[in-house]
Amino acid sequence: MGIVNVTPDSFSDGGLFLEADAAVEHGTALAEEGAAILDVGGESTRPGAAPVSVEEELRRVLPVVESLAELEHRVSIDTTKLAVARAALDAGATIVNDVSAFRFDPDLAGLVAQLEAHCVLMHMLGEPRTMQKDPRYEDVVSEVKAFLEERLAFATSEGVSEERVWLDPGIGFGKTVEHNLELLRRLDEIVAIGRPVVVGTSRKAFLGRLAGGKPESERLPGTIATNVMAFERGASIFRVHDVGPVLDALNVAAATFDQ
Ligand code: HH2
Repeated sequence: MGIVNVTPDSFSDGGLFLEADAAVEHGTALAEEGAAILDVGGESTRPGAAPVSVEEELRRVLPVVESLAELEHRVSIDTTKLAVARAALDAGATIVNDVSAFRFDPDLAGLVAQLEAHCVLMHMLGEPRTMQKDPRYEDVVSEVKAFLEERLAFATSEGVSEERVWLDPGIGFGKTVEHNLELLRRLDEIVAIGRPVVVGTSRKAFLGRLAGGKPESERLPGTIATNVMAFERGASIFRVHDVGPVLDALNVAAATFDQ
């Protein structure tokens, strides 16, 4: 899953693809590198990011979704808003990637059910503005697992077919470095829920910290290491900025594991 951020303020590529043409070109390049899915987002979820209105989010993402879908790419829309998801699905997206797991807009579940879309339900502690303020868990893995099971049950109770739900532990969303590592270490427990697991470690802050304070532009090695690890523990969708290098690493890992 290649990341197409149409935002001025995303943590690693904010402002680079704010014009629709640049974002479409970027998405096309990621698909050529091997991305099976292009995840288009118009609102940054980094801690403290400014909220974006429905109108502004639509203005950013809709032309990009439309063009990428016209080019026959499989598009997911990274949003927590019903109106944005509806317009993106109408424009050709087939997956809703909701970092709030239908908590911010519960009606999103009914929309996904009605249009027979796929969805990604992700764990986050609270909301982006405050999630990194002293996050605490008794046992991060069992709490994230219980949350995802509950959101999966909610989605199916609203009519979403279980086969269309993917789950994501939400690396970096209300988690310390140690919480992120524990989730990756015990990812098999999340995989055991029985739905495909999405992981998003790409260029995230904990990778910089573990590498002695590296900026976003120097976090590809950590991104590769964590995606290979997650793959080994059963994850099946890898949300990344650097599609080509991560795919090479996953292909080598897959060939090795298959022996
Ligand atoms: N991470 C980000 C955004 N959306 N969606 C899923 N399912 N999983 C993730 O881990 C995830 C996500 C944050 O990364 P990015 O899009 O690069 O940054 P920003 O939110 O600042 O735009």
